[in-house]
Amino acid sequence: TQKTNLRIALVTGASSGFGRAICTRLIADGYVVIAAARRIDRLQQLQDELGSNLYPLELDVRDLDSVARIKEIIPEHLSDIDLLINNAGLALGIDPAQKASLNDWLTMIETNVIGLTCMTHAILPGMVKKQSGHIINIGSIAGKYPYPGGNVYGATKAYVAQFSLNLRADLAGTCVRVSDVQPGLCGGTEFSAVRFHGDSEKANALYANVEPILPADIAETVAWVAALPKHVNINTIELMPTAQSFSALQITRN
Ligand code: NDP
Ligand code: 8X3
Repeated sequence: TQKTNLRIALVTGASSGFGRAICTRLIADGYVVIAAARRIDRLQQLQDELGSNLYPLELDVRDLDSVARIKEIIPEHLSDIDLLINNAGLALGIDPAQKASLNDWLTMIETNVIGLTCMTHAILPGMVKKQSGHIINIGSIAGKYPYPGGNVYGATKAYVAQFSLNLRADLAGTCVRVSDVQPGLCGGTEFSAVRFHGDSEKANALYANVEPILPADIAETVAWVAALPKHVNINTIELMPTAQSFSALQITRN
């Protein structure tokens, strides 16, 4: 196949949840997808399901040497990335800041902030060089609306929001697009099991009697953002389940 005919996407966090659904959708849309995550066995299963247009890539986005060398690690014919989906990320813990684990905080920063930043640093120059490309970051409503226990997780997603907008400022005139997709409560992923350190009762309770957004909804959104004509850039898109909305600010009374 001629390299110029391929549309190549790189999706981080492809072994589960949104990432997996995004890979499935992008393959259906005709992309060749490099699916990256730590759990390579999951990615190989995904390749069994989706076929040879999916290339499994074992990658920890916190491994900054590997991330910096990503273009060398990816097979040469796939190294010209058109679409980067920075999706790998996690929340750890819901305790108030004064009770939170410092390790949890650092892992979130290393993954959601540093990993995403270094992936962007590695891939962006190639896009600018060819005057074409799109980076879609998976942010969160937690980056905009504070909530108890959101402390560092929300702050990492606020970083994603501002980094995305600042990239757009720097990329003026390059034709490279940047978008931040900010979902609210989503079910059908491992997000809450990870957040609650495997406490599935707590994780399931969050989704009790509510219809959350599902990974396919996020995949649909990402596919739409990517498929818009090249003269259209979605800067930020925020989506929530209809069943989720806003509460009043809290007041501590004497
Ligand atoms: P999942 O836990 O189902 O998926 C997270 C993915 O990230 C997994 O594939 C995991 O793969 C990967 N990942 C985690 N750490 C690393 C790492 N160090 N290096 C590479 N990959 C990593 O959660 P979701 O699909 O729900 O979450 C995806 C993104 O969406 C995250 O950024 C999350 O913050 C965001 N989000 C989620 C919402 C929700 O309610 N579910 C709402 C808003 C945003 P592996 O463990 O194999 O490495
Ligand atoms: C995930 C959404 O509200 O659980 O980013 O933080 S929330």
